[in-house]
Amino acid sequence: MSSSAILSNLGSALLTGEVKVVDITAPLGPETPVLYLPPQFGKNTPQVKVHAISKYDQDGPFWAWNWIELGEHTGTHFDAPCHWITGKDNPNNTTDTILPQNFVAPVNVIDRSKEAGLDPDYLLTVESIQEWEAQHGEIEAGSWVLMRTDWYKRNGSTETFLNADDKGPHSPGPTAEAIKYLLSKGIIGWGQETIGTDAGSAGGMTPPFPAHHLMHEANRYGLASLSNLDQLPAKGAILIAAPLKFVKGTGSPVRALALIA
Ligand code: 23J
Ligand code: MN
Repeated sequence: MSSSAILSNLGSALLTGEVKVVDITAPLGPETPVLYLPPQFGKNTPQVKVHAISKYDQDGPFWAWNWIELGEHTGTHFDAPCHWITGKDNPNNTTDTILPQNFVAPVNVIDRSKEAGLDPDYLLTVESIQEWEAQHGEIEAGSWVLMRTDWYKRNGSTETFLNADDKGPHSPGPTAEAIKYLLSKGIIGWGQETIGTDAGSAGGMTPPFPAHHLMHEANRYGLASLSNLDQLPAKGAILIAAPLKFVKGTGSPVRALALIA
């Protein structure tokens, strides 16, 4: 098939609804939960603030517009390799220099909703990825891997989303070995539905925050606070997630979309 036929078929399928666009983004606003790191880790990121410039009034008679206070790592967002010390010297490691081909790619969705529902500290292992591959096919180089946990259903309240007690936050994520295995497959990104790309317990792992440490060291990307992954097939969808072109940005809120058929 010629490349023009591929796109004209896609265009037709979008128009007929045979290909659907699924929004896998959480709402972004003052209520959006933000990460809380304990004091020994330093400073925290602020919540979103929306300031009105005008609202069809004396400050702008025919128009409404706002300006926004916003952390780079807020809501459904993209982690660039320069976000982590292990990725700080990589080429094209900032939101404005990452090659755009990385923002549109096939996506594998590993469903661990049952496991994470039973155990909020659930960690994805190499064995369970290999089981998934035996069932759905190998994870191919250049693709994204997302873990479905249905954790997005807790997004909306900081308390249920971070799920912290006196021992710290409890939310699912990958083991270091799982990330190493996925990198050996050549994936370009790892994403999940929790506040960050790592488990709540990841600060105590080796290395600390292994998804951040290892993915960004390999000059690969992360997606956090994804929603609606229960609407995606295990294989066959196309992920579209592009960070704003912040100059030297370490990350950015995104409108993450999936094409499904
Ligand atoms: C900074 C420190 C630890 C973490 C994070 C940021 C994130 O999750 C993030 O949004 O990148 S775990
Ligand atoms: Mn982040």
